[in-house]
Amino acid sequence: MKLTLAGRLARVPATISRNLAVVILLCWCSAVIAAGAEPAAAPIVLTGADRRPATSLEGEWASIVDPYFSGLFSFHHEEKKNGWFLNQKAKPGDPFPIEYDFAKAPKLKVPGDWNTQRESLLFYEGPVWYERDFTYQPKERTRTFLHVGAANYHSWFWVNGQKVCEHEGGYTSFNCDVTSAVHAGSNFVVAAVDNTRHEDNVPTLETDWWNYGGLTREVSLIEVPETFIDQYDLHLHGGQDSVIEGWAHVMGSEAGTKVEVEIPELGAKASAVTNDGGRAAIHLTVKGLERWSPQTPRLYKVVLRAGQDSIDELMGFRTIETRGTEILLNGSPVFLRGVAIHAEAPYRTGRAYSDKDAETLLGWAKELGCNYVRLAHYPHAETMLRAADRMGILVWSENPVYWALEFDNPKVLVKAEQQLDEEIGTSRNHPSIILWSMANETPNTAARTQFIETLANRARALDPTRLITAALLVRAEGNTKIVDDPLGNALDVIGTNEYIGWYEGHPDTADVTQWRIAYQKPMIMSEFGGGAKAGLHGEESERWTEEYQANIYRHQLPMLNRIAQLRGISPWVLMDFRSPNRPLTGIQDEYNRKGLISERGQKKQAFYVLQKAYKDGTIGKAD
Ligand code: GCB
Repeated sequence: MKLTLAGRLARVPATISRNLAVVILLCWCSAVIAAGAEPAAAPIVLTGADRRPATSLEGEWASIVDPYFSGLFSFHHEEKKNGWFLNQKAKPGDPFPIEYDFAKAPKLKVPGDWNTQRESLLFYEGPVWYERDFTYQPKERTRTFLHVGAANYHSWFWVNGQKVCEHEGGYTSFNCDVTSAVHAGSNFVVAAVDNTRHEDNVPTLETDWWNYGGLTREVSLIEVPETFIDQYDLHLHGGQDSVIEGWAHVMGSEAGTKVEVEIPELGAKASAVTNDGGRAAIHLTVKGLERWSPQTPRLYKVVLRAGQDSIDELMGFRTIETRGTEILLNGSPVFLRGVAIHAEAPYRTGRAYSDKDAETLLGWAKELGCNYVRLAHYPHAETMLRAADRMGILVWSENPVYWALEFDNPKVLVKAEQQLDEEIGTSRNHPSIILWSMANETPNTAARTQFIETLANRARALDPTRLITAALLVRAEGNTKIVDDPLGNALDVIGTNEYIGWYEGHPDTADVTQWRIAYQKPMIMSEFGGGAKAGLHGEESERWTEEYQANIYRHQLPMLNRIAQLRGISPWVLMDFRSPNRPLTGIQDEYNRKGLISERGQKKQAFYVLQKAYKDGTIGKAD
């Protein structure tokens, strides 16, 4: 039972003076109001946050599962003044009971989803509280940020009982200013993370992947000087090898603040000053630059400095553009030999986050013969992008605008825009990323088209150096597949998904299928495939067998080769992944089985069919 203030007072034993109790309660109330209830600043986006020195907060956090969100909300749904973010300890003489205790609560590992850490949480959707103690020594003239790699979906953070930020969106990183909340000695951070699905979220109620909740990626403390470089963007100027241009934004700077950029290996150095908006335009002349490409994934150390601040980045330089129906990488046509990947952790399952997860997944893609991956259906971890940079794998990065959002709801557009800004702001310097995908399989309505066009325009304004795409739905007239979704007008590269041989027709239906594409633009077959349980064998005609799945690929590849403007493929999907939509007992058991590899790493026959086609150039040209 929840007690009001009057109710709490009524329970004070008669032996304690009621007046004294009133004083204690009022003092306590004003203390907690001061601590917990004031609005916190919005989190900020940092480019290259992982390149900054950080104190990791990974490890075991205390956790309390709170399905009714009692710790945060009162019955009237206002944020509580005595919420669990205060991390109170019961003391003798307390005028009312403290009904939680982080010190005694079970632990959850961070980073990590909660679903795969505790059996009772596998299907859990709702709020969970996290708490962790840390010691800290604040420094003069330094700002401290709590860096969160991702928290799915809605999260709230407090340090020493002071609210430091709130964030929506489960797949992008953000940084909460905790400078005024930390103190010397022992501190505590409390987070509430709620993965409840809502119609007006991005993504919305229904998806085809597991709604892994929690602090799913790294959490750390990052220190920067009072004036610091928060975002920057460097790229080749107009296809020339001799000029690198871009900008750096210095937060808290006065106009005229000097910014320096240096690439020591090229002996190149330039400086510029910030304008009124804190931005400095950078122009760097270089000699002997080796371009980044899948064959030569050359990365340079780039040092950015402004006042007391400096960042050591690792960057590669390349160009990407379209010419007619070609995609040109560094000026030459490229075919994207890809595969789609979910951020499902290999072997252990759960949300992928580590370098090792990234290296395993991308290592398999390489083994398949890929020069490209579609990272579906949301921005993946920084570790994945860094690995792609190192390994020379081109990337399609995707905003979680998936299926039927509330496209006519302006609040939903704001949420999608925020996630897009965070995705681009965080990841804009990865040479591996060549495509920003706005959406996947959205219904053709006027509201949808306007919504995604707005996102596409925003992405172009934020980053004019990359190509804009989306995975479109296809319609059919007899054996002809027609790609004429009006959204195609807003895209540089058309993505299309089809499941001939799985959701429609038989694998050999592909042999008689023709394609009519309304756009003279490059096209990527962004999904195709079918399900198979690893180790299940039978006739080619028997669904779920490896033979059936391999047969789909055998019929798909010649069909795809007949599409003149096809410039890439990313079959669905590299590895089996958890999805609650897939309950077929004994076969799916809550996994989408369209993987070329099982979640335990067993390669299915279709893996080898595609590998052969990639290696011998039957599809796309091997480099
Ligand atoms: C699709 C979706 C993808 C699903 C896949 C499937 O079209 O884009 O998210 O997982 O089909 O397996 O049905």
